[in-house]
Amino acid sequence: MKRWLFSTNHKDIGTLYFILGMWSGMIGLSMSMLIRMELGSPGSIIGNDQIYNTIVTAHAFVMIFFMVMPIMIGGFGNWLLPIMIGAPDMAFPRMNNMSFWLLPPSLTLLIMSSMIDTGTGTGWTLYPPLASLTGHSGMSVDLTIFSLHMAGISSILGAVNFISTTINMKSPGMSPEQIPLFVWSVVITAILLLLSLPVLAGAITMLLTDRNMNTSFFDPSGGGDPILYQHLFWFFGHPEVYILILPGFGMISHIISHESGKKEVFGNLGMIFAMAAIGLLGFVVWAHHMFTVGMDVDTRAYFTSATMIIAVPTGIKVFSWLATMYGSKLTFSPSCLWALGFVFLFTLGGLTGIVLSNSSIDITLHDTYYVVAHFHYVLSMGAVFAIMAGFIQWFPLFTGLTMNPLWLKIQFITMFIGVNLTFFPQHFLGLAGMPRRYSDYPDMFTSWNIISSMGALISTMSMMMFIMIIWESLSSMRQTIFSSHMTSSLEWNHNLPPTEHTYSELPMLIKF
Ligand code: HAS
Ligand code: CU
Repeated sequence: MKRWLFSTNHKDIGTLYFILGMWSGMIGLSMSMLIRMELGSPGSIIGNDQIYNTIVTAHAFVMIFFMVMPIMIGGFGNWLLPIMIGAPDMAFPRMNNMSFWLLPPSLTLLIMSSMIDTGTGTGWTLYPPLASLTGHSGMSVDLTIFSLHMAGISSILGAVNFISTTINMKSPGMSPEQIPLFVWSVVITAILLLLSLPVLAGAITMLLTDRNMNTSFFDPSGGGDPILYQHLFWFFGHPEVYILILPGFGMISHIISHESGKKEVFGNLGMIFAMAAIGLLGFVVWAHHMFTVGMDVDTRAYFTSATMIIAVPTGIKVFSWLATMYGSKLTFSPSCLWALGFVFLFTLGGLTGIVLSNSSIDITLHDTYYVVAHFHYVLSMGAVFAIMAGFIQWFPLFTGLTMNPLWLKIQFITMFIGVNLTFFPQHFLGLAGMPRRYSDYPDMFTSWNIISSMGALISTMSMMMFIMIIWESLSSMRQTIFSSHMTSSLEWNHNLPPTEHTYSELPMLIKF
């Protein structure tokens, strides 16, 4: 057991990331249920708005930094990237272990920050002056900042590792176009991390010195400017949302081409360029999160146009996935269902993003539930659906075991109903003017909020069912027979002898 925890093997580390991600997912899910419970009826249940805001903040941090990123980049990245490029392991195996072990203490600091003093009720953006001493005088925000520092270091080390591994350790003779799309997606994600995280680190360090060392970077009374913080945060924050989805794009490409019985996705080179374009453009659109701060009209016109251009490469991806499926007989296997759900619902979320990118429209929609609906469509149904699709697709590779396909299909259907019931009504609430980050609302918003809370309950039960499906698989030890199914979606490697990368040692570990 000890050897496995300190393992330098990419598969063991990938498994550790999966376990941490699932754990965090359950924490984040519990917090979301508290939020939906509070909002399930008008009036107050929690009875303290600071606590409500702290739960919202912790929910976002846990889901972004401790669920989606560890599972997608840490879990799938570690497991699949070396295999897909034919490398024996990551370039820096011991640094890889350290990347992982920075996360548990970081998560601990974050959870502690919401249990001492006032808790961090700032939202995940940590805007001053609310996040300054004026707004949060205790040490909660300081702990949150330290937590982010640590998670940031973990991600930067991971990014260096993925980039070095891919450049230096891919099979000799593997041309850029032969590098599988998932590997491309992780490398592009790693570049985004490397360029954007230091800016976040700078911003929160400046916030920390404003709070503790009498600087006034963000304090007008000392010559500073709170808007500076927003620019720094969103220069990180917007690339971050593409960090959360790009590895999902990569996985979906593999799954769709595999489930369509095609060797490759339609327009492989187009897919590579589309992901690179999304990554690049992601750095020049940040102020679409700040349309209400009082920008001049030219700046608003620029950020609106630049943002809308991202729909072009994203559209290339969506239409290429559809073209890959065109004319094929789909299997409608569980991973196929999640991939189809991804394409449909991610596109819906993308379209509401285009609506929000219009600066004049965003003036009214900013900080309403319309924004909440937008980002949950691209995250809860984009990123999470991609994770589910990938996990089910490669579960036999990770464990050597199989899950019950009928149960998986039932679970997909309940989750599909649950998330749509939760988040579709939030469009209506937003358009009607219900603001985000408040624990209460006028009676006219009651009906849609009740429906939303019922949807969240259905999603929670669906996730419980998924955990039960995993448990059933692990405890029954129903071994998969080795088939091309397991490796054919690893594209490059399926010509290699099957022994090397086929079975995981996880079943042994569980037996032990
Ligand atoms: Fe977003 C806010 C705009 C993609 C996540 N986004 C957020 C927040 C999060 C988030 C977490 O411009 C809230 C942050 C906070 O706490 O305040 N977003 C966009 C646009 C895209 C987009 C234009 N977002 C994402 C992805 C995310 C994510 C991906 C995570 C996974 N987002 C915004 C804006 C805000 C925002 C505003 C600020 C709102 C506010 O007031 O706070 C694009 O990348 C989406 C491209 C995808 C598509 C779908 C497929 C494309 C096809 C091609 C044809 C479509 C066309 C469009 C030509 C567009 C099929 C036609 C238009 C029609 C309406 C029909
Ligand atoms: Cu953005």
